[in-house]
Amino acid sequence: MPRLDCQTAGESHGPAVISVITGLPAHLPLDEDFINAELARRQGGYGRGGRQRIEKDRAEYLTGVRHGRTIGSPLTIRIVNKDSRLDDVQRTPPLFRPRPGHADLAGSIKYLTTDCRETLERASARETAARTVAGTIARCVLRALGIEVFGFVRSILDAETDIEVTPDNWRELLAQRDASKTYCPDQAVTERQCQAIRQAKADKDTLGGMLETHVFDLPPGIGSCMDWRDRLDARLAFAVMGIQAFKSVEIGLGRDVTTRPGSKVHDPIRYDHDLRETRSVGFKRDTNNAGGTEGGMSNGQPIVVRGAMKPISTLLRGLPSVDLNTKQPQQSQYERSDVCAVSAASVVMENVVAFEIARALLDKFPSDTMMELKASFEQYLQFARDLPLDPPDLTLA
Ligand code: EPS
Repeated sequence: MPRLDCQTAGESHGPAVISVITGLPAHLPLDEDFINAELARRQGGYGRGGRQRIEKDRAEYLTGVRHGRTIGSPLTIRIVNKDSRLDDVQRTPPLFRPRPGHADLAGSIKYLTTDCRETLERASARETAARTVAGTIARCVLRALGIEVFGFVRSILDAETDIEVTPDNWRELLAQRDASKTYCPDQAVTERQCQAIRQAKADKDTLGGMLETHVFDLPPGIGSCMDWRDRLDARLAFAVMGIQAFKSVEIGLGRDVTTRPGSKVHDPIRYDHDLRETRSVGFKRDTNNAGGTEGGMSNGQPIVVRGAMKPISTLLRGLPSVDLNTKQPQQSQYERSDVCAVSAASVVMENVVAFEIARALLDKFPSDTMMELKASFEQYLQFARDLPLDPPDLTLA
């Protein structure tokens, strides 16, 4: 049985972007409205460029689905690029003046060409449509197990919200996020973010920001302390850092762990029998500085991941660069682009986090079908609630 995995393919102005997902259990109903709504949300957000007025991203299933459900075979999804013109030299000319911050220079040297287009088309964040769609499929798995994921924009430039996200208020915050042009669940901060984006556009500049994703109702023990490659925190960091333009990833307190003593970092443990039926199987923390992971495993508290996205590297005013053919100084080349894609990136991040969580769950509960996955998930929770198992040496049986 293959591990849950995803390969993407496609260039920004090629015919399509593709996602091939392997290792999905059979009989998973695909919530097409949800999947396409997430694709539409990824196209949105204040500060996007002209491209998103051309595209209308929708998931088309080429393999792996029958009657709207998975059948256990590889799932291939195509998202058509309406702005497909890769071989049209008039409309998609070579690019010889690399943009600092983009893949242009390193990619051109790596592939031994002076035409940056050879690599920029694949490096483009258009590819994130394919990872978003894979994440939405993973979320169909998570939802079947009662696990929810919520992502939003924490800050753009210095316009930062200090809202606190909890298991009790996140649905209300989700409604506020969906009413926000920047996907920030704070109206006053949204306005400041929009103003910052308008100013950046007037300055022919670009902006980055901080994104945050929370995962609710994940039981303890997902991930592993036995092999570093299976640590849940490491895998989340790998997946989030793998999104175009991300420069740092944090879990829980993140870098702030360095500014406090241990007594102010580690979350004290309590047990409350009334919480026995919840996903924390009765264990309670009044703080969540760990961001829901300890020892590379989930600990039953919400998973909290933050990712920092740098400003888009295509600036209307250009930046000092060099012509790769003449080696003479030149301003970097301008291509149609976004002023700020932080809101879109929050959708990508939310969905790549979901994919990693689903992958870690299927590592613990490998299953050919959703029925078997649900049964082993519930059985595990029951064992965990019943600890110590009776008779105590049952674990040795
Ligand atoms: C991108 C440049 C822009 C973005 C694109 C990423 O595309 P274009 O050059 O066609 O205007 O809009 O993002 C998307 C197309 C997308 O769907 O997210 C880049 O250079 O990375």
